[in-house]
Amino acid sequence: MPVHVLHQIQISGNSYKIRLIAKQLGIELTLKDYALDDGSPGKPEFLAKNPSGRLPLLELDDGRTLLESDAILWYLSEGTKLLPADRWDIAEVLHWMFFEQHSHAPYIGGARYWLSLAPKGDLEKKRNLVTELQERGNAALRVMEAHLAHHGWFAGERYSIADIALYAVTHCAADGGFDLGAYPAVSAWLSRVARQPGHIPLEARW
Ligand SMILES: N[C@@H](CCC(=O)N[C@@H](CS)C(=O)NCC(=O)O)C(=O)O
Repeated sequence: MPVHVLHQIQISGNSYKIRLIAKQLGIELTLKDYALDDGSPGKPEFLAKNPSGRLPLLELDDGRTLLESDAILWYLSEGTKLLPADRWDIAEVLHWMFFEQHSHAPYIGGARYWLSLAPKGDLEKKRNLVTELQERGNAALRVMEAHLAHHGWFAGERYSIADIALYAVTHCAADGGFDLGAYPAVSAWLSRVARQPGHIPLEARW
């Protein structure tokens, strides 16, 4: 089986999604690490592969490169139990992955970045922004809570890449100043995800 190279930032939720699914599906990865704030994704050598300068990026053994964490999840899960086959279930997976990218990760991940990962001096200038990110992040958590009050999983009533996409940033929400205790159904779902076979924590290498 070919070994894919994952260009990644270890601490990033988006990169974690790919390590997690690879571990759960037994897909071998070589990790190429970048730091969050050292500008290395903006260097010419990397921009030639990836003009957006964003990570994660998956590099196949034939040289093709794939960007966007949820597109990479889709590529790796095709034909496996982590991507449903039913038409409706597939549409639900897409619904929750679009929700994650548009209404969830930018806010919960953004608040986590400013409160826990960015240089401390930068935070003072961003207090108002953090408050807004937290308001929008809490709105996303309320949507998740409402869904999980009646469902065990986000799509197809079983664990799928929709759960992986949403888990990656949600499980770090406390780093962004979110109180997950206020969301009991979300907290129970986080525990269910963490008990799935092959689960690894964010700190783990592949
Ligand atoms: N929608 C993209 C977001 C990618 C993204 O924002 N990556 C961040 C880390 S989580 C990044 O590359 N930051 C480094 C930089 O912008 O220099 C995805 O899901 O892959």
